[in-house]
Amino acid sequence: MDFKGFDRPGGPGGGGTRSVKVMIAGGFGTGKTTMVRSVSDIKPLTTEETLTEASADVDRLIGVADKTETTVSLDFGKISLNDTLMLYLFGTPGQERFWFLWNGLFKGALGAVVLVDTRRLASSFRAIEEMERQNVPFVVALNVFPDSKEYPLEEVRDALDISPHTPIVACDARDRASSRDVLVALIRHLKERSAVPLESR
Ligand SMILES: Nc1nc2c(ncn2[C@@H]2O[C@H](COP(=O)(O)OP(=O)(O)OP(=O)(O)O)[C@@H](O)[C@H]2O)c(=O)[nH]1
Ligand SMILES: [Mg+2]
Repeated sequence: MDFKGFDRPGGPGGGGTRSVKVMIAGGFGTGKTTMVRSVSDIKPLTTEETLTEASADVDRLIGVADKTETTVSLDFGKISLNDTLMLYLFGTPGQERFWFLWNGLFKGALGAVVLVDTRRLASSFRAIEEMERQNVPFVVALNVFPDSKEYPLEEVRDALDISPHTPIVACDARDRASSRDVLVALIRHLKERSAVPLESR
């Protein structure tokens, strides 16, 4: 796989490993922590706390009724995609009361994966709007749960008002290979855009 431009820290002719900060974002319970856990080469750092009964009214638990924990600060993991490209993964908290943390967390990020649960599209709408506010290129990853309906990707694009340039892929966040494919799609997208010099953010 050729990731020219992402693998030369010293610029043209440079060597060594390029490190890239990538956000794993999305609405509440869409599988962000699951993805960081499944794909990370190292034991990830997670900051999960027990979901309180108080939040049950606020967070729509349809489809994730057996969910007992939620990320309160961040998830952190890393994966080397090839010999020269290391991704540092930062999973965001999903509960909207913790979204104020996103501003700090996104600092220096070159791209993001926005996980979407098509059973609860509304919970993802704000996450996609937030990407535009953070001004970071992203791919949308539909995390397919066993009872998810199969929607044509373009229908999801319309429903969530996702720009035609933003890739949408389906995935299973529990599966390492599938999660890795999402990250590869993101790096391809960043490379195609080549809009952001790697050193500048
Ligand atoms: N069947 C299935 N279950 C999943 C998948 N991804 C996550 N889950 C389950 O869905 C629930 C939510 O996953 P999390 O990874 O905690 O979601 P999150 O986005 O980190 O949640 P918050 O941090 O609370 O926003 C958990 O109970 C997971 O076991 C998936 O791809 N398929
Ligand atoms: Mg989480």
